[in-house]
Amino acid sequence: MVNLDYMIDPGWPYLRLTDDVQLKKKVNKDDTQEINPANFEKTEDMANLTFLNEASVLHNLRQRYYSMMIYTYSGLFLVFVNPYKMLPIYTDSVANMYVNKRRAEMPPHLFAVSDLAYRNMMSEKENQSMLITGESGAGKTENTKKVISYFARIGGSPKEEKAKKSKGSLEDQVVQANPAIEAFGNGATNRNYNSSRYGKFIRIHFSEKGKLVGGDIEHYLLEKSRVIKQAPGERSFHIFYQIMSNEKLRKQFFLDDDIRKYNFVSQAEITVPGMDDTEEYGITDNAFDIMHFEPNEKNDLYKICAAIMHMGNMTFKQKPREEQAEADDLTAATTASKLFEVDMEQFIGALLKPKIKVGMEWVSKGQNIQQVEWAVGALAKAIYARMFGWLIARCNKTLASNPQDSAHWIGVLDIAGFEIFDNNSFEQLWINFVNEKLQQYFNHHMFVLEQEEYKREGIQWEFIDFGLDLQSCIDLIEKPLGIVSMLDEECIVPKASDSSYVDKLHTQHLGKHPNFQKPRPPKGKQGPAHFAIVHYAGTVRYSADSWLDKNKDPLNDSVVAVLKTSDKKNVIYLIWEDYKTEVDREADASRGKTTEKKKGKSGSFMTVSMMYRESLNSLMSMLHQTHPHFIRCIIPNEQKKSGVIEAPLVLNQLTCNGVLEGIRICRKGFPNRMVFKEFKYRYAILAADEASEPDAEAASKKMLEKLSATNKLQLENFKVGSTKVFFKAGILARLEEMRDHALSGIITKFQSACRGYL
Ligand code: AD9
Ligand code: MG
Repeated sequence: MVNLDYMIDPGWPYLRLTDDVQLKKKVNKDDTQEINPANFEKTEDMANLTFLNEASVLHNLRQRYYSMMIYTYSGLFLVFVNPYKMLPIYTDSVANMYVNKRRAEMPPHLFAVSDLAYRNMMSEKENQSMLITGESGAGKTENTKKVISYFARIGGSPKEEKAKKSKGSLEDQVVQANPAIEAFGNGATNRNYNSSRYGKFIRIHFSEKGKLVGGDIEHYLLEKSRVIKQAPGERSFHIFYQIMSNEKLRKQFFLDDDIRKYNFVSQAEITVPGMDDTEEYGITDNAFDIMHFEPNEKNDLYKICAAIMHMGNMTFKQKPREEQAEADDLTAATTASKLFEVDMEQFIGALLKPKIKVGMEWVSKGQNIQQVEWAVGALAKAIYARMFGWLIARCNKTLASNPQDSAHWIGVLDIAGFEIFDNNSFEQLWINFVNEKLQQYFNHHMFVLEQEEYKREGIQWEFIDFGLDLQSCIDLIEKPLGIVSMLDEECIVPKASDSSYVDKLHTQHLGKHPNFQKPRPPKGKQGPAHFAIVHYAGTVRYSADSWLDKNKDPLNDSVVAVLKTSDKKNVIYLIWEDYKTEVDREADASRGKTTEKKKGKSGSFMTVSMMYRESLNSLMSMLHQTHPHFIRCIIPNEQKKSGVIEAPLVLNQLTCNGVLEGIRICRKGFPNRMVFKEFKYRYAILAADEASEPDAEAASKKMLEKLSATNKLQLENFKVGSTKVFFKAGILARLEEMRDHALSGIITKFQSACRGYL
C-alpha cells in the first residue's frame, strides 16, 4: 500500500524538480494517482480537475488553505476548511459584493451559495435548502450563523425602517434565536469548545417579494446524557456555568458559590479557554429579551437548570436487610422541590416507591439504591431535554410568520456528520443513518440534474439513479426486519436483552445481507463490537450494549405526575403538557377520550427510534420539496491551529462527508464539458483540416470523428450534445497532453527552421 501521506506531502509535486535523493521513494505504480496539469493548481472548482482522485483533491484543498482560500467548489458541493482564525471575509461589504452575482464572477464563498439559493427561490418559486455537514469542530455552526445573517440581511427591512422599530426586529430575532438556543444546546468538548450537542434545521420564510417574514426551528438528537455526565476535559451545557457566574441567580436559586459542590456539572472542566461565562450569560439573557421571552419564562428556564443541579446532590442509602432505598439527606430534594414548586414528600416518594399497575391494581414498588439513582439521572435528563424542546418551541412562537405571508422558505441544516469512532453505539447508528439518507438525497439530486442536462443536450445515455446505490444500506436499517425495527420489536418482548437482539440480527442478516457483517476483531483502542454495517463512507463496527434501554428510555411516570402538580403557568409544568402518564391515560379513558398509544404525541409509548424516525422522515420529506445546496465542512487538524493540515484527517473527512462519493458519482457520468466553439479552437491543432470547417458544431463533430478513428479518443469517453461536448473524467487532460505535444512539435520545427534560415 502506498503511503498517501507521503504522496501528498507538500514536497511531492516537486519531486521531479529536485535531485535530492532523500525525497525519492519507490512506490507501486498502481498505488499512485495522476497529477493534474499545472493550470489546475489551486483551482476554484475541483470538478474541473481532469484527474479527479483523492490525492489531487487533497492537494488542491491544501494549497488553497495555505493561502487562506478556505472555500472551494467541488461540483455541487462547497467545501470549507476551518481557518481557525478570524478572516475579514464575512463583513457587510463582502456580503454586498456577492449580491446578485453568478458563481463564476466571484471567488468561492458561502455567500455565493446563499445568494444563489435566494435567487433560485425568487426565480424558480421553489423552496431551497442549505445542507451543512461535517464532523465536530469543522465549522458547521459558524457557517450556519453566517448563512442566516446573510438571509436576514437580504430579506430584512431597509436600515431606516429598522431603526424606527423597538428592540427586536424580526431580522434581529432570526439571528438572536441562536445565542439563546446555543446556551442550552452547546457545551465544551475536547474537539470544540462550543460544540452543538444537537442537530437543527432552521427555516427562514420569505414573502412573494423576497422579504423576510418569519422562521422556525426543528431540533434533532440532543445529547442529554451530558446533563449528568461529562468526559474528562469536557463540560456540561454552557447555561449551567452561566447561571453559576451570576451572583443574583445563585442567591435566588439557593446555589453555593462553589460549582464543584454540584456533582452533575462538575465532573471534569468548569471553565473554557477564551470563554467568559459572565459575559456569555449577558448575551443569553439579552437574546431572550430580543426573542420577547417574558421575564418569568426566562427565569423559569434558569430555575429548572438550578433545580437539576440540586437534584444531582440528592443522596440515598440502602435500608438494612431490604431491597429498598431511602433518602439519606433531604436538603437537595427540598430545594429542588421548592424550585419546581411541588411537594417534597411526594417528589421523593415517587422516586423511592413509584406506583406501577399490576393487573387492575396500582401498587407502590420499592426500588434499590441503584434504581433510585438511575431514576434521578433519567429524570434530570428528561427534564432538560423537554425544557430544550420547549425553549425552541417558544422561539418558534416569536418567529412565527403569518401563513399567508410566507410564500417560500430556505432551510439551513446544521447536523453532525458521519462518525466512525473506536466505539460506536446507538447514537452513531442514528447519526450515520441520517447521513446515509442525506448522501442518498445528494446522489439522487445529482442524478436528476445530470439527467436534465443530458436531456436538454439530447444525449443518449442509459440513466442510472445514483441514489439507488445507497438503498441497500438504508433498507438494512429502516425496512421491516431491519436493524431499527428489530430493535423496536425486541423492546416489547418479555425478558429480551441486548444479546437476544444481537442473536436475532445475526440470524436474520448475517451472510444474507451484503451490508451486514461480522465485526472485525478490535484494533488499538477499539472496544468489542457485535456487528458491522457497510455504509457509503466506510464499514462501521457497532456495539449493541444498552441499546434496549437507550431505545426504551424509561421514565418514572409517578414522578412526572408529581411535576405536573406544579402551577400550570410554570415552565416545569408546561414541558410535560403533552406527556401522558399512565394515570393521565386512565383519566382520559374514563372520560371517554381515546388516547393515541403509539403514534400520537404520548411520548411515553414511543421508543426513541420511533421518534427519531418520525423526525427524520419529516426532515427528508421537507428536503425533497427543496432545491438543495451542499456545504461540507472540514476540520484541518485536532489542535485547533490555523494553517495546519493533517492529511490523513482531511482525507478521512473527504470520504465521510461524501466529497469522494460525489466524485465517484461524477466519474460515472461526463463531468467535464466544453462548448463547440471552445473545443474547435483549443484542439484545432489535433485535427487541423476538420477544424477549418467554419461552423463550430460541424467542425467539432468532424474533429471528434477523426480523433476516434485514429484511436486518440475512445467513443465511450465522450458524448456530443446539442451545444457542447461532454467528457469522462480524465479525458480533457489527455487531450491537453496531446495538444502540448503537438504544440512543442511545432515549436521545435519552427526553431530548427529559424536556425536554418539564420
Ligand atoms: V460541532 O459538531 O457543533 O462540535 P461545528 O459546529 O462543526 O462543530 P463550529 O462551527 O462550532 O463547529 O466551529 C468550531 C470552531 O472553529 C469555532 O468555535 C471557531 O473557533 C472555529 N471556526 C469555525 N468556522 C470559522 C470561521 N469561518 N472563521 C473562523 C471558525 N473560525
Ligand atoms: Mg456546531
